[in-house]
Amino acid sequence: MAIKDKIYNPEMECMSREELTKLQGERLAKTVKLVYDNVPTYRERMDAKGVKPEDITCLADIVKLPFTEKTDLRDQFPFGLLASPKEKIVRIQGSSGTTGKPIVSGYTEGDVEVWTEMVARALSAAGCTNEDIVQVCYGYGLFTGGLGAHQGATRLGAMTIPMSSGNTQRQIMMMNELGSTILMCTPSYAAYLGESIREAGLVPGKDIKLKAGVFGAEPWTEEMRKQIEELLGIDAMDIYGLTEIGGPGVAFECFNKHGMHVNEDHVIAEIIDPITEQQLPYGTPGELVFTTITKEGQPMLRYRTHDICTLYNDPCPCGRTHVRMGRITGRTDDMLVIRGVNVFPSQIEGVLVGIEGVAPHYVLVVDRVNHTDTLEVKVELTEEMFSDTVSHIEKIQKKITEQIKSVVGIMAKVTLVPPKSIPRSEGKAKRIIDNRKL
Ligand code: DLL
Repeated sequence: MAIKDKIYNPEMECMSREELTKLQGERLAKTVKLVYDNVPTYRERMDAKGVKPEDITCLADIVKLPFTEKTDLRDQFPFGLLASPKEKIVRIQGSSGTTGKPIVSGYTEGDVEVWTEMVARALSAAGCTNEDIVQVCYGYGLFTGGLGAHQGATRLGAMTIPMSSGNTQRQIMMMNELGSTILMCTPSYAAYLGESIREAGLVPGKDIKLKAGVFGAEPWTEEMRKQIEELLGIDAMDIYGLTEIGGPGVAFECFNKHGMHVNEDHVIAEIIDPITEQQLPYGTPGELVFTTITKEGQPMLRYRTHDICTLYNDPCPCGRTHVRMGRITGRTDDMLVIRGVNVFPSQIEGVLVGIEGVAPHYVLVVDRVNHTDTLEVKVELTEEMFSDTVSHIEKIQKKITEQIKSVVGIMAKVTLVPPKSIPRSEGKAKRIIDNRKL
């Protein structure tokens, strides 16, 4: 199904590179002055580097600025990085992270407005109009997924259903009865919903009216896209964002589905070498770094996301001029080092989803036995394969083992487990159990 891509704000989204560079430079200079004058952490960092706000006059000057890390948000929790007075803050969003201590971000009314438009742009690119019924199954709360999606869908005048995450049976019932046309949730939950819909005997296209899905908040692959599109009979689009920068909508896919346009009139994206911290050219994978240039509440200078991806600046047939970011292929901090080999969970997922008979549900268990790292890949069989012959199942096991060895370079123990035995997640999927850290 080809979706109809509509550009929400052509003036900004299709601006010439020359104009955009000028605009980014001006907005950067303004942001730098704002944080220098109001946030002690930034002032101290810039002073230490001998940089004054007057030194930042154009986009190229960004390399003079210091980086910011998640630890800065933790250290300054909750309000230490605010650049606007508390009376101007109308919203707090946050994320718990993996280490327990949350990080929060304060939004002014203007920030909420910018964020709303970013999600509206993403939904427009997925064909959403006021004729659509948008079912939001991202969690509502401090997590930016639910409210972010909700605001964007409402902005387009769509009938918005704030389901939040969980209660799959109720999700399906509402989807069926209300005739939801656009689904917003994590890709892993979309796959689970797709399976559950089929199990319930409902037929996509007939009982389920979905035409598109806007999925993000966790890494996924092209193969997973195909599976979700087939299961639900939809176009599945990628959306990226992070709490620190403003939530979902920082970047989103157009109908060409080859990278997510970064909303460059609101953020500056850079790719750096994580070790040398030097900028890398378009087309080279590295760590994604964002600077907000319209945020008033809690602007971020050169925030290191630790997400690994590539930026592309070749023209996109959709007409948008903003650079595109490729899929997140890993995180500098999620990378597993197993027997000295760098392993990204996405590489293993890429192998698994290309093999018939296994479901897109897996978990990687890393351990250390007799001082040697071990990797076990537990993956679910589909219902049909589960009742197949033992020799056929063994063949699949062998195939997965060989392909992992060839793609990742290490021998893994592959365990095929019964359908539905790997716990499902309603939000972000937990794919790694690293027992070495315990
Ligand atoms: O996950 C915001 C969001 C909500 C994005 C809904 C898209 C849809 P955080 O909880 O702060 O915010 O997590 C941010 O999630 O640094 C990436 O590692 C990962 N992530 C987000 N979107 C994608 C995506 C939200 N499309 C962290 N592909 C980011 C891969 C993603 N990873």
